[in-house]
Amino acid sequence: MKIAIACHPTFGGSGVVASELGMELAKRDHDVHFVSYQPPFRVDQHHDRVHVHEVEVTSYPLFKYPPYALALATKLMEVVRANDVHLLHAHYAIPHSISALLARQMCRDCNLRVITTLHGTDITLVGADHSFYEVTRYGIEESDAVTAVSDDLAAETRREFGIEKPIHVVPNFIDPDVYSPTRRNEALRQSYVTGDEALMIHVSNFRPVKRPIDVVRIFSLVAKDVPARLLMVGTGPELAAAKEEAARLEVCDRVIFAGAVVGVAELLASSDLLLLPSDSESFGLAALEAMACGTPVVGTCTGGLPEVVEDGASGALEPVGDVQAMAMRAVEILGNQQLLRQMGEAARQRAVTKFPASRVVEQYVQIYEEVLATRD
Ligand code: GMT
Repeated sequence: MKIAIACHPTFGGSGVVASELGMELAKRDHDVHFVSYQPPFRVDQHHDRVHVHEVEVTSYPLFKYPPYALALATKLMEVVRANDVHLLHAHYAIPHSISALLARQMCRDCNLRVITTLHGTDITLVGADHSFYEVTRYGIEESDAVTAVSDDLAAETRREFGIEKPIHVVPNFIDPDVYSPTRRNEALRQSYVTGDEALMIHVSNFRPVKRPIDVVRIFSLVAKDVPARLLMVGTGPELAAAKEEAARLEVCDRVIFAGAVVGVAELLASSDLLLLPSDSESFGLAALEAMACGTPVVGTCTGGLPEVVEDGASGALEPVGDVQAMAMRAVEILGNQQLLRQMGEAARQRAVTKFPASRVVEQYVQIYEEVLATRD
């Protein structure tokens, strides 16, 4: 197959999933063309079947907001024509599904098919906003197939947008060899902790929806009972506020702000517990990556997260904002080495049996084949 993938290239779950999917497809001998305004950060451009096409947006004094969606549609159309692509896979509804639909319309003779994958905030925050609601709905209705990353997100999409067409649930996935407990690195761990201290970790794009301030609050409560350090990985709009909270709670000396890190498997495998107290989380890729590394998760029972983390088995889930409850659960787990080990093993087991790339990529391939079979 020849597939063009439109995605956000920066740090964030939808771009990661799109990149990993494209590379997995290339390994299976499909030709994959990534189309975005810069190379997606996890894409390995050295693979023969992986191609990256950058969208250039001309700015003009008349444009207060340069129309990226139109430039993307034009680039998609060029890529389709030059490479005999039959399938456009849009990750994140806005603007990608709209640009893909426009490209399909602009080159009718190519008989293109469009698949849209919904990732979360494209439905729960961006799409739900009045300014994007109707166009998001249009993107979903007009796509040849739609996937969502969890049952919860599929249900939310049907409810919020009154969608009746089928939405395929295709979860996020991991490569069990890359995200593995074998990536634990004692020297790396010892560069953050001293002696028997526990290492807690948070990985995100520090958007308000991730509640990084709650992460610091949970940690400061845990640290009263368990000697521990917190590793904050990533960057984003709430980074400064999270640092201020660490200062206010006088835990600065035990919180490490590592900034953006490209490969997080070693850090996850070298940590004891991931904190993910998000406001909403359609799936929680960071949780899955931690689990695959044998690191249990303490987070919120929100969105699709309970489909990933089994409360009491591979981690602990509590209501959004209940930092006390999440801290208590974290203390329980970290304070009991046997429980910590059991949960880590259960987490790894769940990740590799339910969410391995081998299984999930096949689900996408099957949808591609079904959709392509409808071409005249
Ligand atoms: O994290 C976001 O704010 C948006 C989005 C993204 O593009 O990074 O993340 C979403 O997609 C991920 C991949 O499918 C999911 O694992 C995340 O749960 C989801 N984030 C939210 O729903 C907040």
